[in-house]
Amino acid sequence: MKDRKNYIGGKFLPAVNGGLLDVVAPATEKVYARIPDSDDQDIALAVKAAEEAFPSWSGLSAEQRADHLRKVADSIESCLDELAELESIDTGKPVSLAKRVDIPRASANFRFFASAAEQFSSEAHIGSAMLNYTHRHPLGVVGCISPWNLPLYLLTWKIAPALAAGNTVVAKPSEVTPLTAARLGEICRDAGLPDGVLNIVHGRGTKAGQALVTNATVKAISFTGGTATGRAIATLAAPMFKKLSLELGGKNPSLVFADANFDEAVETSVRAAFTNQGEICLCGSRIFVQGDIYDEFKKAFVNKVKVLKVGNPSEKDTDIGALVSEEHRQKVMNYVDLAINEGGRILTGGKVPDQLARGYFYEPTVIEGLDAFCRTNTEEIFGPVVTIQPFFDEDEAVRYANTTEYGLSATVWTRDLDRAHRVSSRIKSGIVWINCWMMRDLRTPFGGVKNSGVGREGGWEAMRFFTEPQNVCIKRN
Ligand code: TXE
Repeated sequence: MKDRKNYIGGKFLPAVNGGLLDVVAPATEKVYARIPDSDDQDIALAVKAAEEAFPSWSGLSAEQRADHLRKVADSIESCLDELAELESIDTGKPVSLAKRVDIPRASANFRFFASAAEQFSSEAHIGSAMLNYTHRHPLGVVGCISPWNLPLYLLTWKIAPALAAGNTVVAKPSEVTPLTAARLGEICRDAGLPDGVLNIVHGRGTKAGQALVTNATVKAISFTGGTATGRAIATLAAPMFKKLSLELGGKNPSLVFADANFDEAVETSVRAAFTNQGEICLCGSRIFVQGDIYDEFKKAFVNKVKVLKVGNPSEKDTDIGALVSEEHRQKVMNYVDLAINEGGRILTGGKVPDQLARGYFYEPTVIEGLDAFCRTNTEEIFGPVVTIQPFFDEDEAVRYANTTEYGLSATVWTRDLDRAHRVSSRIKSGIVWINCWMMRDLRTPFGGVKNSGVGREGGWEAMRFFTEPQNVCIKRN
């Protein structure tokens, strides 16, 4: 078992306090790695390294920074198989999914923001008395904190724009799934990224994470994770006047109207509910189907869920792997109990698979008979559990869609273009997909409203977040 280290100033270092944390493989329940149990001392070292690297990194031309980012992207691509396997061991997700989605997206993040660095520009406001232009400066040292569900994908989604904009970074990956982040440190060093530009500190949220949030030199925090954690981070960071980007939970509705392309709606709704074991903030976990097609849809949906293969994440045909931890599976099981208490009927799933005694597996579960306002239908479960219920008309569908405190994404299934526009504008969420799910153009603003977060990632939004605008005003004669 190889102990992983922090990556600070181009060196691989243990925690100053010498502490280590066990990392458990969810599909086998075995401890397979240890990471530094870092604290404020390690964060201070990393921040110092980032501070020292900042003048030369921010002084490079955009093209030079872009070159560095492309080299990192190339290296990630060349390590596809290895990284996908590490991601699968760490999270329990099917290795095929990591190979198809997580790792390609990590390299795409670097490639995309390499181009963004080259193309980023700012405004000029030209008047008769004066000329104003906006100079966008990098912030300095920034902190990136990422969760366990899409470890490398989400970590690089933050690191890449931060570096592209000329900042240096201290990153704190999830302590539950640290392996690909640890490997990223090696990849960046081997790809020639200058020392101290990216620093990766492992450890617990309440120790290393909190030390990063409260470090006075760190100018901004970009965070993805649970809503309660986002609130705790905002409470600490706001009085320090740090810039904050918070991408939090979701409880996303899928609205299926009777005129939808039936087969596509069924197929994609299954994917939306159960991809990555339902552990994606964008998963469609509440399905509302127009009454006329409810029974037919329910039958087709449940039939497709019943044939999903739950099991060994390294087998090619596995659809659903293990949940990330015992604790998380318990949370999911508690919600299924709650659903039953709230009057729900399990149509399929609702238990640990009989054949999988080891590993944190759980059957894909479909529940009907709940009202739209109950706890099961309004709180984030973040697992392979979906509810399905009928609606009568458009007004009711929109009302149900908007019942939760979350507002990240929604999907609308209809062939009626007017309705698609009308309904999407009435849904309170940061993203609305029409007749699709999780199609992503990295230029679009990504993020949620209400308790799903503050700020937007993606494209220019990310480049703006990681820069400070300065207005320069010149008097004209
Ligand atoms: O995430 P946390 P958890 C949801 C999901 C899940 C719940 C909790 O419902 O059940 O959140 O998951 C770091 N200061 N999502 O507990 O705690 C932590 O170390 C600074 C949705 O695993 O939010 C990790 O790196 N940092 C979500 C990161 O924050 C702190 C994805 C996320 O951990 C910290 C994951 C603190 N005080 C869970 N406390 C999504 N939106 O995709 C923790 N951290």
